[in-house]
Amino acid sequence: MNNCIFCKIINKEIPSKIVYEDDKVIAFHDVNPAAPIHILVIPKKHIETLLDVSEEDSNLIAYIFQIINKIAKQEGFAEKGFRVIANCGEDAGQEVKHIHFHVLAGKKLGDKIVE
Ligand code: DGP
Repeated sequence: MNNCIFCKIINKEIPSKIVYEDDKVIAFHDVNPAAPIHILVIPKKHIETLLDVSEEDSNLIAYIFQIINKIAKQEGFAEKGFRVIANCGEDAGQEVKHIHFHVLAGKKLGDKIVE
């Protein structure tokens, strides 16, 4: 997609600190980390929001969670634990209209998911 910042990261038009990449998925460090480890895991397919996920994306979404599992082990935070967040729409504060899974780790995260 022309103006999508994450598509630009996928196409290497914008640099990012990539921790994992294959033909379907890319994962990179969030530019504005909310935890000591804050990785964004995204599909290479441009899907705007979670509301746009269709049945044909089922395997892709399941695959993303396999990759999160792999990254957690690769980056060494699997054992201590981590949190996965996906924002959808205005009230959730979704800034980038390309679905993404925030993976947060590296410290004891707060008890509350929302403020
Ligand atoms: P959300 O609010 O769920 O749409 O989160 C978008 C996240 O994307 C936010 O935590 C900051 C991150 N982000 C935005 N632009 C860039 C960028 O150019 N590079 C990287 N690495 N992260 C970005």
